Amino acid sequence: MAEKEIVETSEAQIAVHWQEEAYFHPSARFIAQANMTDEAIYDRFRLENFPNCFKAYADLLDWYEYWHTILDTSDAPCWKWFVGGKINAAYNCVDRHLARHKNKTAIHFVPEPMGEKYEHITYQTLYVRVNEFAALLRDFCGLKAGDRVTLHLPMVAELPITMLACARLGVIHSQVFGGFSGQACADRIVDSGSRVLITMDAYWRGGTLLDHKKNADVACEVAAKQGRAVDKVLVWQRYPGKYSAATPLVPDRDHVVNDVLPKYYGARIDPVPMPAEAPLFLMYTSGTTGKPKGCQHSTGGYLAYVAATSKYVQDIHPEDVYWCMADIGWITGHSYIVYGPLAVCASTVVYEGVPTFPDAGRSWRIAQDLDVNIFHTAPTAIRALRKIGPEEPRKYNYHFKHMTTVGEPIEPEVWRWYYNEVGKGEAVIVDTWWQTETGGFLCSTLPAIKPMKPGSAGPGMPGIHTIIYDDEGHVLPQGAGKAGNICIQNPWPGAFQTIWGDRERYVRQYYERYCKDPQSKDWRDWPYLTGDAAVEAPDGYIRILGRIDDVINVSGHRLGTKEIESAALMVPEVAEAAVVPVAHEIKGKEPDLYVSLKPGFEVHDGLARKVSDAVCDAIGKIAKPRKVWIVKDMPKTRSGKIMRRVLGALSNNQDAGDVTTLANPDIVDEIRRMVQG
Ligand code: 6R9
Repeated sequence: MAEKEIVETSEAQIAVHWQEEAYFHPSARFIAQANMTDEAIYDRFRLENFPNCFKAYADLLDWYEYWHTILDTSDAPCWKWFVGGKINAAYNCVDRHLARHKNKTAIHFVPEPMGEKYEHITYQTLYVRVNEFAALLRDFCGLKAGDRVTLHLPMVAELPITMLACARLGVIHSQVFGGFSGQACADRIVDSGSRVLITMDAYWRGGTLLDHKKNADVACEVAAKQGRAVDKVLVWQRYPGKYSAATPLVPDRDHVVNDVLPKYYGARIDPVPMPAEAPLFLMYTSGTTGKPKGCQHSTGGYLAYVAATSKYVQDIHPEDVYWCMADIGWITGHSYIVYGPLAVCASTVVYEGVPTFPDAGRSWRIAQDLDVNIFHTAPTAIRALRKIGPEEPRKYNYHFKHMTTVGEPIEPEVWRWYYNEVGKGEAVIVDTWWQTETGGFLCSTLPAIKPMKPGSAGPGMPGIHTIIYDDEGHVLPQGAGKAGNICIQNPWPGAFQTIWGDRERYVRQYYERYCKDPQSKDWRDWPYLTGDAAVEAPDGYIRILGRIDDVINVSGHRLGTKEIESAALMVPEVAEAAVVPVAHEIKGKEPDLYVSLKPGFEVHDGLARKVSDAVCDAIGKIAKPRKVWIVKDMPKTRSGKIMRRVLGALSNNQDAGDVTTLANPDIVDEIRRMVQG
């Protein structure tokens, strides 16, 4: 696979560059207050004790009916956890906390405009708002357990409220990242079969109140063309009572939530007891084809896993103020802004805007204002904050006990700035490696038990047994010093259940490669392929090197190269398209897009722009190519395959290597002159 070679070339250099790092140890003060200090947890979660060890996680939740079978493997590799159990996620995240914590803040909402007041939503208020909105969803929209609803909401308190209202009814939510385009939203509406779309009129980002409602119009129009009629669009208002978008409402289809809601004031809806294995939500993510995959997550297993990891890895206590900077539109936000933290009764922060606007101090000011003591972000944000304001954290009076990094590998140098400046040398750091598919953390240190090592995620979580295979299927032992394909040997409760509507793709993509027997009902025969390359040090710490497939990680966001290429191919002039990752100092990677034209078409002014716009329309601005290179021809193998490895090397100012075996070696020089000058 050409794409794989790119990863290997660039990652090999990272491996050389990152020397083994010294350990950092948690302070006695942190250990004294930590939720998990018992080293024996690793013994209790040994493979011999699988799957019964996970009972402890299920017991962090309240069940209507307790389960009878911890793991049902009869439909391998679609695993069912806690079978026979009945549970409701909203009850566990809200109702059960009322007896002791109803006046505690559940959600702190931080608006972007400096002049606007923070909103502090108590568990009692959250309970009221979730109930009323659930009543609206049930009685006004006719939604019931098992129906799917697409959400296209920005980072506002109404997003978790909407998710929890769905969960209360057993309605499966599918939140589409707010920055995605209307077209991308349409694909997810169609695939999930949603007839209701929930959006917001507008939201703030970087000083502008963006018209978000216009995306709903595009989404409905595109979905209708694909045969999926959206009959209701619910529009929350960023400023209740005031419609803030320029795009008009569509009569009969669009309903302003704040106009309909008064009918349901005071309504109380009993949470619907759902089977543990009923889907709680879908989260679409990029894969190796142009079509995003709807990862289907369960109710009982997922919630147990995110509650336990929030408690033991995030070290959340009810008295903590916890801020995860991710967007709820990604899995990190679902698991570690909404479901995990609320299940363990945290105060969780939802903030609007970006960390670097209006100034470099914004994050630290929010931390100071709210007395945040647990902080969770991604390397791309750390790099950006470090660049624009290396001294900023010192100016603010806050103290973190705990910090997380997630989403992409963190360079040890950046890690140390995070530790020394952001954490002021007081906070532990956990580097959590996991995926949309996995629901929660796969590798990380338990912060009071294992020391930190910059650049390494750490060992497998309790009950997560990693194994690294080479391409031939041989196991690379601990300390082998070689990179391989990291897999998980056993199922775990947070794992997704399948790809929505495409079981075959689920099996093929995640299990086929190292499956020992496709007929087997034994989990031991089905290692889960993560799609990442990794090395395991002699101490069992895992260092993740990057993707082995056609996925580019831009600012910690997964983009499928095929999705970008398909969008470019929609432009009439374009014959071929190839996307390669280019290293970027803040974002980690950026996509470079190469296109060649159909016969009869010439390069013209504005063509590159047109191709770039097509990508933004299809996916969203986050997929915008760094550069669109219009080339006469693509470098190709004799069998006609585009050599992305060569293009990747050129884009990254590297030597393209031996190209003599190509069908058209001359084109490489021509492209090099164009790209490298
Ligand atoms: C949670 C999330 C998953 C991919 C994953 C890997 C990369 C995530 C990482 C990391 C190195 C970490 N990744 N965490 N790489 N260190 N701590 O990010 O999910 O958006 O599905 O991305 O991100 O390549 O396979 P998702």
